[in-house]
Amino acid sequence: MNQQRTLIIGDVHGCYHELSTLLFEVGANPAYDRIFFIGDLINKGPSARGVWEIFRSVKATAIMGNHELSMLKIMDGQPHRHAKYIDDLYRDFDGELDAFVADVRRWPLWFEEPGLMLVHAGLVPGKHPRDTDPWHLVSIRTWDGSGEDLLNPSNPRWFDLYDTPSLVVFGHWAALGGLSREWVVGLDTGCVYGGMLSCLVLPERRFVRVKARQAYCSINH
Ligand SMILES: [Mn+2]
Repeated sequence: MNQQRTLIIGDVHGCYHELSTLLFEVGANPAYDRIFFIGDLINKGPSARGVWEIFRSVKATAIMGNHELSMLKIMDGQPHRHAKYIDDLYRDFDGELDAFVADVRRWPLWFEEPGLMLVHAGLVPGKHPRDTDPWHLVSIRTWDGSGEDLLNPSNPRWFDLYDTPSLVVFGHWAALGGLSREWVVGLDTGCVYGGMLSCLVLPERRFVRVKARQAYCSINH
């Protein structure tokens, strides 16, 4: 194994069993592999703490998801509809939540190197992430031209407007069931909803997927 691999893992949402199986199937080895998580490690599934422990053990890097950004907002005392998840996070982390939150504060909103961009939800057409509202980066699905409504299905999907010959990998949109275009890869295959957990292996561009043990949550939750 001479060439270093890059492994990018889709939205885990607390599914630590499936994560552990996926890393085994891929043969992930932090001595040789660069391992990224595309965000949304927490909430909805069995144990975010379980995921965090595996995440640390493989020395991975995470991109900020909307669930992590919402958690930071709530921890900073701002109202958010995800407040319903906080009690479960305290219980799950059992005294370690502050350490986890401190870790999450250091997670980047995107990762970029020549030929590769990682972002949780997607890119605003024509804009670099540094010039984009963080909430757009973690929640965009469709683009209305202004950023007022990022979910309206009658607007074009952000990746239909993306025309740069450089690979973008994203998660967030489980209902897509994954996406594989020349320059855009969607990795959220809805594990927590009973779908699959996906990993993209670069440079060979191979997908490794593990089936969820069960549906832990409804997709409309
Ligand atoms: Mn998300």
